[in-house]
Amino acid sequence: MRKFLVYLIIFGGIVGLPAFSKTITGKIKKEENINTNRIYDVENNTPIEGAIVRLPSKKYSAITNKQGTFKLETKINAPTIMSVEKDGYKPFSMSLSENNKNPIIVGIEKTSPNDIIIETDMIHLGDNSFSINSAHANDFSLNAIGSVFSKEFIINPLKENETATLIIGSIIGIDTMQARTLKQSNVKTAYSSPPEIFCNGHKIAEIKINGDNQKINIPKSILSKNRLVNISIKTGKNLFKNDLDFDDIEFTNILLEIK
Ligand SMILES: [Ca+2]
Repeated sequence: MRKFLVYLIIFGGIVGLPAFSKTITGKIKKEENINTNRIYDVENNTPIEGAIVRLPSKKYSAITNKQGTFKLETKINAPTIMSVEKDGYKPFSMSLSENNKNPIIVGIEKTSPNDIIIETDMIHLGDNSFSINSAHANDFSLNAIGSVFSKEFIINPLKENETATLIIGSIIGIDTMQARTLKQSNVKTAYSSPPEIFCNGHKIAEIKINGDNQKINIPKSILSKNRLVNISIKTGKNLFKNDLDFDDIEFTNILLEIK
C-alpha cells in the first residue's frame, strides 16, 4: 500500500517535489487554481467535497467545496497541526510552519477494512507547565489529560502475511536532545526523555523528534496471543529537574494499519 506522505505535495514547501506538481495540476484549471489549497482523492485524483480541514490549536475549521478547495483564513505564527477529516478516508494531518505561504495540496486515501482508527482528537499529555522556548509551545491550547494516553480495542487475528503498523499522524512539543539538535526545541538548559510507545505492555518505540506520519512496526509476537490490544503513549520527563516535570506534547490521528 502506498504511504500518505507520498501524496503530500506542497509547492515549494515542506516536501519539495517539483516533479509531482505537474501531475497534480494537470487535472485542475491552470492559473486560477494553482494558488488554491486543495484536497483530493489519491486513487482517482478527483477533488473531495465536504472534507473538514482543522487547525485545532486555533479552533479554526474550513470545509472543502465542490472543487475540493478551501481557505485558511487565519494567521499561522508558529508551527501548528492541520488535520483533514472525511468519512470513509484515513484521517490525515501535517505540521504547518509559519513560513508556509504556498498552497496546501493534500491527497487522502480511502480507509481499508482492516484499518483501526485509534484516535482522531488532539491529545495533550504532560502537566500544563512548559517553557515558552519548548518545541511548539506557542501552539498549545489544550489541557493535559495526564502523562499517559491509553486505548484498548479488538483486532482480528493477523494472517500469516499481514503486518501491523502503528502510525502517529502528527506529534509536536517533544523536547528531547534530538529535537533540540534539530532546533525544534529552543530550551537551552534542559531536555527530556523521549515519549515511549507501548503495545500490550511491551515498549515498541521511543519518539525522539516531532513530525508527521511516524510509523512503528508492531512485532507480531505481541499481537498473536490476544485479540484485545492496548496502545499506550507515555510522555517523557525533564531529565534536568529533580521534581517531576513531564514533557508537554500534543498529537493527533493515531491509526493501526494492518495489511
Ligand atoms: Ca511540563
